Amino acid sequence: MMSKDYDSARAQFADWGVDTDAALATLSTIPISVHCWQGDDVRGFEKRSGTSGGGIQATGNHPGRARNPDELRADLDFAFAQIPGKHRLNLHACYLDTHESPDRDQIAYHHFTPWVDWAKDKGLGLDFNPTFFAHAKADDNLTLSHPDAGIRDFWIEHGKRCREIAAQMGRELGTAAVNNIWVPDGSKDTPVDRMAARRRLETSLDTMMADKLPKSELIDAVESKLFGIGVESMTVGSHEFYLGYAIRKGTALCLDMGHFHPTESVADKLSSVALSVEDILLHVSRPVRWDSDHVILLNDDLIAMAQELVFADLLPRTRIGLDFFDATISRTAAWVIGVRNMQKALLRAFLLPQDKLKAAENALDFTTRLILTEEARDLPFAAIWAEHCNRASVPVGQGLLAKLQGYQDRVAARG
Ligand code: RNT
Ligand code: ZN
Repeated sequence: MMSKDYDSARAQFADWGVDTDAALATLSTIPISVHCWQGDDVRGFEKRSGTSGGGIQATGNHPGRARNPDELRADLDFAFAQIPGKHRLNLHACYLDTHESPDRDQIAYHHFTPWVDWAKDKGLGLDFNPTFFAHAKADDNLTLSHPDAGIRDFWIEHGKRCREIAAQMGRELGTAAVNNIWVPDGSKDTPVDRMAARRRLETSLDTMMADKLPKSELIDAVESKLFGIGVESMTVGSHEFYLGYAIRKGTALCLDMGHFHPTESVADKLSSVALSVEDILLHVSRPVRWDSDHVILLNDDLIAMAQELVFADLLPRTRIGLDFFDATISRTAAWVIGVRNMQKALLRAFLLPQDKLKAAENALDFTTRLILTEEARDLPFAAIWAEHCNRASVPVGQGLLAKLQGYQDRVAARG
């Protein structure tokens, strides 16, 4: 049964020429790739350890961190149950689930089968990432661009295996897995041979991705970065490096919202990139002063990003992944809030009078465009979102608060 609030909101949007039922139907078709690493502060489940590198840092020590794959899956089950729709899980290679202790250059599909079985059971897709950090061979913040060929080969082997694992996941689940490559490689102080480092990275990537695997199973993606803590002066895989690489080699390009200068708009980049690159991967994140990976808010940056995806018709060739990790709050709440905010931002974009706005802009009628954008802010988006949650039997408002707090109370005793 439809609520009175929804009925009245639907009529208000209809007045603007917007079909709210169509918006909700479209929203239901968009999977968000939920990053496993928010659940345990990017630690992973390897027996070995190392420093994260490249400026990846989860701060905080809130009780309840998932300590093993079973706990992480339980947390994800809870989180997904508070989120409307069917989604994906984005796994990092260091989240293997096995009693064996393979090094990174020894991992294989069978180390991840519990994840695939779980994903099948829950109707989720999987995405994947080689882990080029938190390992003794990455302690110099150099991996695929390391001057030592032996170290490069180690990481190339890791990357190859990850592509094969991801492709097999894609095959098993009937939905292509994105395998996203991010390396921490860079230099703390001013380098004198940037060219050599970039040539090495390029050659390593080429070797790693030499085997052609079907796009129905695997989408290769490459992720750039501006800088990280410890690599302040140069990142080998800069935006220009990977933009060029993706265009020339036909890979997807990953844009992480924390990987640009703080005054740059990542939303603005989408349409430019999309003219030259077929597939786009987003790492939706919230940088505060630096690439701090705060939980995403329903703020202007997120709203602008969603609006670009919708208005530029980029959803069919964009994979939306999240990338944030906050260890000062309930980790499950962080997931739920972040994914729901992404969905709310998309919903807002679907509910805007796109045709009217574009017509005004096309006619250079910027007054009408401004009136429309500003008056549209007062439309009852909340009632449409609440209807979406009701239809999916997931809580909103106070109900959500109680659920999130209840779960956090249950996991808080974990050591
Ligand atoms: C690091 C990149 C990268 C990682 C994950 C864990 O700055 O954003 O995407 O956050 O691979
Ligand atoms: Zn990222």
